[in-house]
Amino acid sequence: MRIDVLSIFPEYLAALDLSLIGKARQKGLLHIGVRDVRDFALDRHRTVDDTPYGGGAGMVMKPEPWAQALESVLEGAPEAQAGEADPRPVLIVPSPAGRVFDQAFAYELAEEPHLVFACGRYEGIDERVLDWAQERFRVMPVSLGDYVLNGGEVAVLAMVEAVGRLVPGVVGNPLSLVEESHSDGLLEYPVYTKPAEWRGHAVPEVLLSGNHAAIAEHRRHEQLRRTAERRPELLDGRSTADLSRSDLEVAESAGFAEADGVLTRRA
Ligand code: 6GU
Repeated sequence: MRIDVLSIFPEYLAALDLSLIGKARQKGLLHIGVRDVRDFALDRHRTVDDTPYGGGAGMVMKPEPWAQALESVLEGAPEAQAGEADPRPVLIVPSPAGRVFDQAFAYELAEEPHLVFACGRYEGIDERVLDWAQERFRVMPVSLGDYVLNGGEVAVLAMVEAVGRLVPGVVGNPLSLVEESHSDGLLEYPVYTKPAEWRGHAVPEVLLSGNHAAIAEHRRHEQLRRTAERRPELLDGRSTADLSRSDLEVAESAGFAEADGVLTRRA
């Protein structure tokens, strides 16, 4: 997978040299290029922002440096494969005004051959850049959640890590992708290591039993309990088709009821 990141703070993206993503780059599984949008400024002061039309606080990123930076990314882009549905690369624009990023979207993006991230700063990028870019990219404004960051760089670190780890070969043991939070719509079960008794806190007895069926059931119940308590909206309306009798009992004791084959939060 090829990933290009455009930013006026390219140093922020240095973290992509580290850990699993850094190793995946060394192995050639991920090709990540970072470009400084300021290199595409038109004046000797390398200006990338200006005051907003219509007034208001803060500054807006000028369109022309962005267009030239995006064009520079396309110059090196591989030719579209024959039969590929839409040859335009995906252009992710991090913004608190975008659609919310989640694990299902991460899986979709992991199938793409080329992702481009355009990190805005200040009050954002002149909207016409997004209109102009539609012809060349599949433009997607994306938010991490309902809070405000100063710029897209930290959001891009999160998204590249979430997507990159789903690219085959990046995570050594693919089974670890199957068991984690959100892969089955539930939060992850709690984990423990040695010692079995620590500062007066014991590990749940069943985990020491060697009874694999009982352990799997215990973990599933913990997932349901946790999800009901911390993220009840994830369970509300969920089908009960894949829940066992004892799973249902756990959900019921955590405040849910079964009606017409779905879980519903009790008032
Ligand atoms: Cl993706 N960008 C910015 N600037 N702020 C955010 C965000 C993204 N997601 C949540 N807040």
